[in-house]
Amino acid sequence: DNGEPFRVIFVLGGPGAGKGTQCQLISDNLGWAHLSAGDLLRAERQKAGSELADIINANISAGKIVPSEITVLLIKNAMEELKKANGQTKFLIDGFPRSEGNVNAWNDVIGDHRARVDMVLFFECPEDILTSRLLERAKTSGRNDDSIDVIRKRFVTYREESMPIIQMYQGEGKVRKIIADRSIEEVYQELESIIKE
Ligand code: UP5
Ligand code: MG
Repeated sequence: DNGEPFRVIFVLGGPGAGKGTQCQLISDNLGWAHLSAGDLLRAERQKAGSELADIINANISAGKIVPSEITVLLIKNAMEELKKANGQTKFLIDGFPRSEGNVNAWNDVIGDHRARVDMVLFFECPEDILTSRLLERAKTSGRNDDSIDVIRKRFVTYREESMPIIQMYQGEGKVRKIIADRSIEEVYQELESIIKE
């Protein structure tokens, strides 16, 4: 181990809550690097000859959670590469951890000595709004999980596996809840003031 632990903010919330949109804005303006676990998994799925592509795709296209060791290693590699490339040490981790297995893998592979979790941002938004956002995005996203059947499965996974994780962090006093059912600009203004604190 070398030096200070990384600083991490986990960004959680339902499918389509605006995690990616807001993390991009924070990263552009406030110097935190944005790592979307879903984007890392989709990039790995695209790699020629990746042995993981089929496992990743089977889970994403069923709205299920990819085996935790895969995701956590992709996140760890991405953090280390950005550290090496430009000294980055502050990371917004978007869409992870979304299950108990994800939390355990994070603790085993990364842990407090490598990365300190400063806080957890929780984007709250009703499912009917999430559904209409995702169906609108489906027209251009090319994501094979932006269909109504898979969107419903993603909601079930979110309620059953991810909500308990948010509640766990709530119990630890780490959660800042964001009302995500507002304009992109309004949500960003609130996030900016939280992160600058
Ligand atoms: N939009 C955004 N903000 C808006 C606002 N305030 N008002 C109106 N519209 C707004 O936004 C979604 C859409 O809404 C966009 O069109 C946007 O313009 C608009 P976005 O910022 O993309 O929302 P986000 O929360 O990022 O939605 P996303 O669909 O990416 O969330 P998911 O959590 O479902 O997707 P993710 O990529 O994280 O994961 C996909 C799958 O990968 C999972 O289902 C799972 O199978 C797998 N996965 C794992 O297995 N493990 C992981 O750790 C992560 C992912
Ligand atoms: Mg996203």
